[in-house]
Amino acid sequence: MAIQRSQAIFERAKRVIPGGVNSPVRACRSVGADPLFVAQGDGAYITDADGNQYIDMIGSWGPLILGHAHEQILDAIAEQMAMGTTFGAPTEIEVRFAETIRDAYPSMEMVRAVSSGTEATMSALRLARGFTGRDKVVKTDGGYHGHADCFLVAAGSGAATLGIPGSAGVPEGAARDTIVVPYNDLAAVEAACATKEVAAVIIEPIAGNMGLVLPAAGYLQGLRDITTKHGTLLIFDEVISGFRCAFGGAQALFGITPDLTCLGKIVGGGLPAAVFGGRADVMQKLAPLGPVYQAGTLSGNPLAMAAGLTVIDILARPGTYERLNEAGDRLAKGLAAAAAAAKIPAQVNHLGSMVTMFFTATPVVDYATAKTSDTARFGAFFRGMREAGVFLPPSQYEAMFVSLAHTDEDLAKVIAAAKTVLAAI
Ligand code: KE4
Repeated sequence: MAIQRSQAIFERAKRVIPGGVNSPVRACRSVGADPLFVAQGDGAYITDADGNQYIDMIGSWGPLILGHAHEQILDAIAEQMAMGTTFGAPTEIEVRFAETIRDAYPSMEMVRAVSSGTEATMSALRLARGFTGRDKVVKTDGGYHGHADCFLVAAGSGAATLGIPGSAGVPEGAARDTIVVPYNDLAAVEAACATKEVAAVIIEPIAGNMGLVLPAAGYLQGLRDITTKHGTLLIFDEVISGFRCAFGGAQALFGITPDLTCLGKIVGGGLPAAVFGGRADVMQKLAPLGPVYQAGTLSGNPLAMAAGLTVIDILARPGTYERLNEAGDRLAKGLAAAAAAAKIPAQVNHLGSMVTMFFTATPVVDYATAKTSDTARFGAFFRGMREAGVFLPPSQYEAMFVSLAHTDEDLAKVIAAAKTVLAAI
């Protein structure tokens, strides 16, 4: 594919933006490629600066469950925009958004909107610390909860992809209270929480940042039991899984009631918005009611509220998740068959419309097993697929996302491309 224009923009970008990107994973460094600069998105497709078209399997890392430039979302934003874009004062649409989230996630008795997943998890943890009077937090190895200092300890996603076990700039004091445990290991969580010093366990109930890793049977219930026993709050980081794997997220799918939940990505409909919420007695500790401070200039931004409400309304329609899950299932089976045909060891983890193909013969159940993957082979797969017109997440430690805009034909093309590329690598 001709990519001269992308290359020229990339040279400019590198002179003014670190790595030429506004978020590290976009730099494609772990897959041995240069980033392509996107000019347009339309449904399941994106077009780069050189006019090359790709089937998009990233979906902006999760938000675009309806595909790019969805007409009803654009209309809702345009309608709201005509009345102004931000006021720094409360609006009725923020209340409607909050009520809609609470109705879809009954554990979220009260909610507060923010502008990113990082803000949601950072705020939820501060609230948990303020509510319990405890300092420590438990996270899983390979779990990624945004880039707040205390979470950049054995983080997943970009940190895992870039091989940064923690991060420079995180003071020892900020990391000191973070306890890292393996995913799917209840004994480690019990040992940590038995100290009665842990404010919260934060978990991706369906892990997406070490690649897709599913909770073992009983794991989430185990976390609920352990945290309840020791007075620790259970925070479900559903920034990816919220409205993704089921309308009510992982907590509905697995029947677990967390104390606090963080949502992001899909709830903003492609605009910057996220939300945290949970038990009313905990949420009422937040300023202006209580002593835990949290704030944001653009929190509850009306444009993002309009976009988010439109997406949630469409997702609520009957048959949505059956369709998404069937498509994800077909993709997963097709990729597994393509790897088998090429005699390449691979594990395809899949749930609903999330799929990760790990290049390893070892079943992937946590970060340690995810790291047995052959990332060089993943890089070759990424580059071959992009050349074939399929835009995969540029990291072994991320997930592909199927949207409602992907047709059966689109997915057949992805599988056919995978067959050809895997045979060649
Ligand atoms: P943001 O601050 O990036 O909106 O959200 C942070 C976050 C929190 N929790 C989970 C479970 C997340 O997955 C994320 C962000 N995800 C990554 C990729 N999986 C965002 C992509 C990027 O960093 O560019």
